[in-house]
Amino acid sequence: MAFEKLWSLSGRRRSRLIVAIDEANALEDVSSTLSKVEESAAGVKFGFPALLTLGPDRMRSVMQEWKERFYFLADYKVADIPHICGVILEQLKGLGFDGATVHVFQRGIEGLDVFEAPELVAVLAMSHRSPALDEGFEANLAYAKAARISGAVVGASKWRFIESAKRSGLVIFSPGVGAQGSELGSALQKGADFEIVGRSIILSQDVRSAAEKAAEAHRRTLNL
Ligand code: O7E
Repeated sequence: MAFEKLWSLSGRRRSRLIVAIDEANALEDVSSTLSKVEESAAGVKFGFPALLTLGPDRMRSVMQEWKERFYFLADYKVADIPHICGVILEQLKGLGFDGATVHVFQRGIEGLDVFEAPELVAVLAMSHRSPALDEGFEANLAYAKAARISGAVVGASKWRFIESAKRSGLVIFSPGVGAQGSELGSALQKGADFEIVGRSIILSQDVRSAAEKAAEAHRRTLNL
């Protein structure tokens, strides 16, 4: 089953929360940050800020230490020629990531020749104003399905796209909740499976209770 580890952690915590850790302070003491969201989040998303702050060696050891407790999603929105996409995805898997975001508009993902890659999550519609991606949404969705990708990123405010990706059977990851304006639980209500939340938790005075509040909103929304 796709995203089995994520679903299992999500069930255990009764939460559909993935925390994006992008802020310098939270990354400098990343173990403390992880321990504050441990009870509430099923996953953690690391992008360039984490890689450039921690470096690959520290990132690997952090994920090794916490691998039983979080699903780790790599967010590098990989979009290169198929060979280089494959090289990058193998390296991300080697660092300990369970899943990874990729773009699909460039095509070629169906031809990846990789030994071991993280589970792929296609960026289909972003949370900000992104007309070029939005215009290609249905074609990119059909392509992602044909390329046997199981996950999709769809911005939390783009309800029509959430509903469409849901009908296609993809597991949907929705960012844009909190700091970018969408309400906690609003994307879940439209059919998203997970909400990705960064600043409204990570920059809070009390990270632990902000994360718990998000998980509580998810429990209420979906009756978890
Ligand atoms: O706005 P915040 O602080 O809640 O953070 C949102 C995070 O989701 C941040 O790390 C950003 O890189 C990511 N994100 C979006 O905000 N919008 C998108 O359209 C796509 C992503 C993203 O790819 O997340 C990966 C699943």
